Amino acid sequence: MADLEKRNPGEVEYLQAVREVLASIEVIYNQNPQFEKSGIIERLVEPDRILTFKIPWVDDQGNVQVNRGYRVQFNNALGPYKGGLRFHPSVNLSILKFLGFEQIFKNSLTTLPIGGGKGGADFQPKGKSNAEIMRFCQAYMMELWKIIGPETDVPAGDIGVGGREIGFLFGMYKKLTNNYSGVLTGKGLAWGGSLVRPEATGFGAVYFVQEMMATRKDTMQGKKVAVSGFGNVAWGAVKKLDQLGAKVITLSGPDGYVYDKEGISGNKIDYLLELRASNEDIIEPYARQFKSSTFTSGKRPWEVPCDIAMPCATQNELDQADAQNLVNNKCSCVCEVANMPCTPDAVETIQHNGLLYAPGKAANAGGVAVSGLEMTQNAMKLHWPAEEVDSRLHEIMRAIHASCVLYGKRPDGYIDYAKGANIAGFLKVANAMLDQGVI
Ligand code: NDP
Ligand code: 2IT
Repeated sequence: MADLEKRNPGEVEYLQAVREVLASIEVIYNQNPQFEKSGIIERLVEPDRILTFKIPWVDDQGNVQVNRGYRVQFNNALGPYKGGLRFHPSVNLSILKFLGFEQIFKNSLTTLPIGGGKGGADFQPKGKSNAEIMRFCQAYMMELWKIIGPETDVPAGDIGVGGREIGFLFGMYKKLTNNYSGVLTGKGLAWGGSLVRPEATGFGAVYFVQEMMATRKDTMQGKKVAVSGFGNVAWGAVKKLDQLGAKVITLSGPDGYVYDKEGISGNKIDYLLELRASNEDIIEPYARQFKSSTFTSGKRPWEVPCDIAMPCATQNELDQADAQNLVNNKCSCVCEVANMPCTPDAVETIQHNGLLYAPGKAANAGGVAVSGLEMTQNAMKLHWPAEEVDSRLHEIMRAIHASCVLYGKRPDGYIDYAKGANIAGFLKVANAMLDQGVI
């Protein structure tokens, strides 16, 4: 870690992600001297390559704008680099390296042949017109196309990149290469997309919570669930929670949170899509639309009493004070649906108090798993029905849960899902790297 800190000064999120993984694989690592001998850790923490590039584009007023684009190709021991693209003003190399690093283990857990990568740009989608989003996506792809391909690197969505953006990116890739291929996932249904991909991250996380609850002979029925965010991932989670008879009572945006005492179901779930498509990125209009709800400005939803908490927005959005609130309010389960939404001291508080805790790399792997299934369908040039994709997703989430239990169960019976996920994800990648030599 000391060496890594020296070589990557100031990369707070990246160092946080690496520290968390290294701490939990220490014992396994020391039991396998061949890892040390082959420099597995030193090779694993260094991305295979990073591309940064200029993205010049013209806004609706005719002004020239310049953003910075990235693609981090982190590790391809298990398959082509795979991971989303994030368009958000906060994007920098530290954030993309943290996300790419997490993606290696997450993708390993899915049981599918995919390596880890991540990309994006410091672009602010908020307030942009459809035409501006299109021009920006096209300008981004004018550089990215050179290093991606269906057997090389397969990007997808993340914050700020959904179906619309994938469409514009795919269109430009096709034009530049004259090649119609499954080079991106999260595509539209008519042009190579998979059923259930939009819902997959949220659905998968809820399946994971179901498995965790079952270890305590409990179910989702009637549980009060606090959700944060209101994007693609939150939407999928709310939809599945509602189907399973749980009651979702909160959502949040960068402006604050809404509490809906009657629960978020039916047309309220559809309204989320409208809100997201508005490009305004505030949750407050929800409270004006639905009288059963109230809006609290500038706060996070973790002060609301709930049985289950599912952070679905962004990294480090649930800190120790929030975790203590959840504990005090008798919450029994915290499931990370966003990537690394809990700070390390929040995780400590949650686990120390015996709550069920799922790390993002296990619980949110359903998104990339169905991306992997989209690649399979593209390669076979056919479409599976929704039931088939959903049942494969369910199976994958059960398998990830089983891996976490296998490597994370403590002698006192408590399941350390973070440790289990890290060890299971790491072992597969490390052994593949050993097999493939020093490259
Ligand atoms: P979206 O862009 O659809 O939604 C993210 C939403 O969260 C945006 O509306 C964003 O608003 C909001 N947000 C950002 N920061 C905060 C904050 N501090 N508090 C409340 N809301 C905030 O992205 P996704 O739903 O796709 O992604 C959500 C999370 O899930 C991310 O951590 C992502 O990495 C993770 N994830 C996504 C997967 C996918 O397939 N899409 C798969 C697995 C994980 P604003 O832009 O204004 O800040
Ligand atoms: O964080 C993630 O796993 C994603 N944003 C989805 C990546 C993918 O390739 O579907």
